[in-house]
Amino acid sequence: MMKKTMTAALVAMMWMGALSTLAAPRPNVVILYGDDVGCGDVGYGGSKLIPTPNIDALAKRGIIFTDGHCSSSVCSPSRFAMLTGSHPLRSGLSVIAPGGPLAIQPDTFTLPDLFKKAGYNTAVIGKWHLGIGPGEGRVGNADWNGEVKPGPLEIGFDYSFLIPSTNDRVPCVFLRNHRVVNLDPNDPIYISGKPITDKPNSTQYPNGKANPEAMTTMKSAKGHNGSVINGIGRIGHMVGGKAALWDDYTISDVMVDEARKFIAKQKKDEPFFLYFPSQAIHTPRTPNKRFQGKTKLGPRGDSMVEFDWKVGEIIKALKEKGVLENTIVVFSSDNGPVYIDGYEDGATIDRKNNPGEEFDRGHDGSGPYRGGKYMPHDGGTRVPFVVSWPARIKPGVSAATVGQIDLFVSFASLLDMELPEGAAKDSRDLLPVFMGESDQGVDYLLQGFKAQKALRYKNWKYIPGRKKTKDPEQLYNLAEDIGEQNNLVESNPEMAQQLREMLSKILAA
Ligand code: NG6
Ligand code: CA
Repeated sequence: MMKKTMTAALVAMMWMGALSTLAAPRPNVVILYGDDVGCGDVGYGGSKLIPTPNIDALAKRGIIFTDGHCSSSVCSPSRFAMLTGSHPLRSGLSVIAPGGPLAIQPDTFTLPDLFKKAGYNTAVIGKWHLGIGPGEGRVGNADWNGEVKPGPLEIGFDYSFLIPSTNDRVPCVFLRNHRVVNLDPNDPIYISGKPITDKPNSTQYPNGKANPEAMTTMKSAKGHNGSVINGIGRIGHMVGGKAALWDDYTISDVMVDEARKFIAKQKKDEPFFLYFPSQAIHTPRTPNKRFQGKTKLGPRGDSMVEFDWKVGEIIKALKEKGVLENTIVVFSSDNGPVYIDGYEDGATIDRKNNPGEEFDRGHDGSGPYRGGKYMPHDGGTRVPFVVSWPARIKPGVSAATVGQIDLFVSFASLLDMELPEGAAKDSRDLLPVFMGESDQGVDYLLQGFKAQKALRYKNWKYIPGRKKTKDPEQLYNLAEDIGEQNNLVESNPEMAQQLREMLSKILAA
């Protein structure tokens, strides 16, 4: 009896110690990041039409955060927030154009810098979309035929294997560290926002606008009519690099293979940080034929099944390496769901024209929350959010409000690392919450990108009015109105005023 009590006390002491200073060995950290995956797209979130057994198993082993958020309802700003701990609303960052320069200044102290400083091997394998190359503005000056930099290696990653932008954007090639993979020097790559007419010696691709018939794989619904590569119109124009082109239907396989190799070669006594942002289920949705027809929802549903497979493969690789127990796996997404997004692939809802419509063929990607990608409502940022660490975290469900932006300082706290002054300005220490030891999340979350702002304060949602889109000022009480149907701006002017002021104050700080 005595012995038992002492052991329990010892365990408790060790546990408390772990929260401030970590006893060796330090856990590996893997961030599995979906693209455009909403709360209702995962089985554990209620998806009936898309099976996600691997994600559900991961969720069962960890803590499911039901009020977990990315920082913006679009991609680049959310990634920026997670990797820098600073909110993109401060710089006005929006979706980065193809060829846009690196959005994170190399002197920024980043999340991979934090891990690297703590002795971790750091890698990013997947979709980047944080810009690459020098310069400012929409289009940068990366040399796609030489050393493509600055990029992830300049902001703290030891290794990178990337889709440089997004799968709907040029260049449609993989980048390993500073080099385009399989580039034939006799077929140099150039990219631009406009058609490229002065590089006749590089492979030419059809221009989607002039040759819509070239889009044989998938038709553009809107905007994706630059260069047509693999029968798919892309955003932006590209010449050259024929031998280096990716095959859209095997991108997930390539990424899984890369991640497996990275995990397999890690030394047992050196921890690693792997950031694995999946291109799936972003458009163009091109699930491999192994996954085609797995759902009744066409490419979007099937891509989600493929993404679930990817999650399963990474977990399997960790298990095979014998490190799953001591690996923290964070599972989340960069923004809420979208159906029609630039291509005609069978999805039925274009939210711009059907703002109130949530269902695509019986499936609601955002679950009970309103809206999704591009939108200031909770469905834009409230995304699947799981933290698992089999060796330490007791599985469960938490309703605490947490943001991906808060991972930065929470990991610093876990690793007992001090941050340089000014680093990760908007990130807060939620380590006890992520470890399942507390349900005291944050009071507020800043949400948005560029001109679109929103604020969550406890159970309140505040959205300033926006002239450009003619959206009115909005206030919702999520405690009684989870679907944001009753705008309380007029009936509760005090709360509206309080949150209006709070938002300005946070942004001015
Ligand atoms: C939009 C694109 C959309 C997608 C999005 C970025 C059009 C009409 N729409 O501008 O298809 O590429 O940008 O998505 O071109 S994200 O997930 O990377 O933010
Ligand atoms: Ca996205």
